[in-house]
Amino acid sequence: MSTSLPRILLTGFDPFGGEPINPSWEAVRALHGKRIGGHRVVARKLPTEFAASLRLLQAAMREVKPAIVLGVGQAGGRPQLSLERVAINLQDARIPDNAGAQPVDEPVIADGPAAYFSTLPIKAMLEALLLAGLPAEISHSAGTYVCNHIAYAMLHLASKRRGVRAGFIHIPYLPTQAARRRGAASMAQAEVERGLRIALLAAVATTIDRKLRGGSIA
Ligand code: PCA
Repeated sequence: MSTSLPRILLTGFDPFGGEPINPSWEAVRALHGKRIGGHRVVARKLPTEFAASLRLLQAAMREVKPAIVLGVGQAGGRPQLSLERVAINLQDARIPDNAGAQPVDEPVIADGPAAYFSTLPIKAMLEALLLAGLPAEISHSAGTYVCNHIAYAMLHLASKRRGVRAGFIHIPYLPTQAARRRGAASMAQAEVERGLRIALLAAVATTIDRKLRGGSIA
């Protein structure tokens, strides 16, 4: 692997909530080592555990020294690729994590700000995804579980490192997962991979985000 290219740290999660697979890790691992927009992708799997995921993320940030950090997680039931705009300083777990921890109303970082906005150009990424024929949306909540926790931690750690940009994308169920849930939306793994590649290309190419409508009323 070339050491001269700037790096993208791309993370996915292991299965949680009784599912046998987490497509976030399957899509992320497929991009490991790939060159995207003059950057080298380094993929890392995070456990769906509040404490351990944070430790692993900190170690990966120190080791990889990325220019861009993109976290990917599954939000089963969402119909589109969800570009998260905001991460909040809150853990409120509806189900226990994979280590059995179920924090309620705890901060991610004790003395951190209430929230961080994504520092990736989510509007440019959205536009690129839609132009490529992939369903995508801006999301204004990454939830209060491990994904929001890691999105917040990424933005917190990136804020302390000059020039490092960070963000998070939630992905739908795979077709095999949706097949067990009548009416649930899904996206094939190859399309998720294509979407991540396109989103990262747009992120690399865009330093000042575009002003495109992406809000929601509720
Ligand atoms: N999704 C969960 C945690 C791990 C994952 O892939 C979430 O949205 O918080």
